[in-house]
Amino acid sequence: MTETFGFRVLATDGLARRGEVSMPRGKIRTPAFMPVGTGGTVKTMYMDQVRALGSDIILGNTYHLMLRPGAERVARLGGLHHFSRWPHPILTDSGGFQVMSLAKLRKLDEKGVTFRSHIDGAAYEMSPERSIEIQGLLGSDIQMQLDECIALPGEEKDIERAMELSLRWAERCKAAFGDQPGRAMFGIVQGGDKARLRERSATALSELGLKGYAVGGLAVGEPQAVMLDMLEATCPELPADKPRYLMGVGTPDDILKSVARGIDMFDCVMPTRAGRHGLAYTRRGKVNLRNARHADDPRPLDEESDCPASRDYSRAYLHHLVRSQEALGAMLLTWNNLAYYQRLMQDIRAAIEAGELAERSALISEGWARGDL
Ligand code: PRF
Repeated sequence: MTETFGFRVLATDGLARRGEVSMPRGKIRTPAFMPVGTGGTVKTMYMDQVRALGSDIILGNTYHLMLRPGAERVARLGGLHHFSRWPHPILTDSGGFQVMSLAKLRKLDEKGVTFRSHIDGAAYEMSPERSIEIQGLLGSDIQMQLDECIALPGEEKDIERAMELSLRWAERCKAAFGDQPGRAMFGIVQGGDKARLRERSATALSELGLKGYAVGGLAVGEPQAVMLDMLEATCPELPADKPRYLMGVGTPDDILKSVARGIDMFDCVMPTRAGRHGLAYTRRGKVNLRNARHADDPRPLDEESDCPASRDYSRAYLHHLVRSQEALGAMLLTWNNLAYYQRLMQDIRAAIEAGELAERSALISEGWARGDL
């Protein structure tokens, strides 16, 4: 395995890229979907299952882990990989986005963010330097800069101020991260729904010569068409030989369309959260297992799937588990959903290799449009 962090593009199809990120803990086949393991667990799943579905990397959250159990404690216990029994690559988000959506009494200025924990009200400060320090204590392989994300619709002057602040924080994070050959620190493009601000952010970040670049500030309330326009304004300004990560996205349809615009990595709570709410992703669209129409249905979610959760359990049983709020219902549906997402990524990677992404994407979308079996 390589000692240094690297990225290679193996094939392209239009703007879509089939690539490979490599680092000491393993390789990431791209386009990649990273299951969300917020607090050191991909909720309801054993790490062995997450791995067996074809996940090369998972995501952890600085915000949640610094509050509980605490970054210094995780470090004393051997780091997040050892603590959670996931020995493969981990990417951690920097915390700013979660502070702004979850914490209480938050305040943001040039120095960083101050906030109170949503768990016990305790006061915290997080600077760009402290975010990188925490991500280092966790042992994260891909660390994210601290940034500020503005919800859309937003005022142009607020979006521009947050984007410029995020650029200054990117420089501070780069300095704090220093030289760690086996790990990476990614910058985050901001700029809301303004192509001019996206271009400014992407070009200025590129000049920092980082090992990868994320696109943040999207899927925060804008229509999908706006998100795709912003990707079209952003991706061409980013270096072609570095991975591009679209943060917090998205639906299977968002992923297909973003890959076609040059995105290599994704994370989203959708498959895991939906699984805990009785929703199943399938080749024929989303199925709500709470619905009474499943109560007497002996058929599985998808008899052609190679995932036991999708193939071996009847819809009637899944319906019963969901209605009874049984833990197994959330476990089976999360398993089904992550299996669906990772199969989709595998199909996308094969389609790019074959130079058939557009054709195969159209077939995949047709399956969703036809509706449930
Ligand atoms: N910044 C960070 N994390 C994020 C986002 C962002 O803009 C988003 C937006 N979709 C999700 N997660 N740091």
